[in-house]
Amino acid sequence: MKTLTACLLAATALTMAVPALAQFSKPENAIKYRQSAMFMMAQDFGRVAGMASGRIPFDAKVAADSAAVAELMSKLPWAGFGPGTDLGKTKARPEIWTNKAKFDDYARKMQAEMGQLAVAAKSGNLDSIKLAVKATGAACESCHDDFQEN
Ligand code: ASC
Repeated sequence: MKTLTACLLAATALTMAVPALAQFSKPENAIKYRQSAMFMMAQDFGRVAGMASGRIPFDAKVAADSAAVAELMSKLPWAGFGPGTDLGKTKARPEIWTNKAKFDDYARKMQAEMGQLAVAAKSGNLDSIKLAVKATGAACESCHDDFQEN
């Protein structure tokens, strides 16, 4: 029982670690943080998408590892969109802050799809991976269409 409690506490601490750590000393750092997470997510998601399209030879282990990293990265950018981070070296549109509810919906949807992709990649089934890549890519794209400058 003690072990279970300890495990639950550790798991809770881990899920809380992301927002708790997400304090930025200046807006530029928040912008860099979210861009870095997006960049890494694109690298890892892109590798899996490349396998799904046949552009990259399918390697189940690499796909599963990459999808797991992409899923983790998908949780990180949002803390970097705080107040005052709308100006600077960014393609973020002002609507992110004026239509936050819609932005947050897209963010949640993308994270959910990325989670499904990680599950599919862990299963090693290429057909499931293909379907999940398609849904995840659509979630990335719809948010970029509305909230990212070209
Ligand atoms: C990527 C990437 C995106 C999305 C999007 C999917 O790899 O960098 O922004 O996928 O292109 O349609």
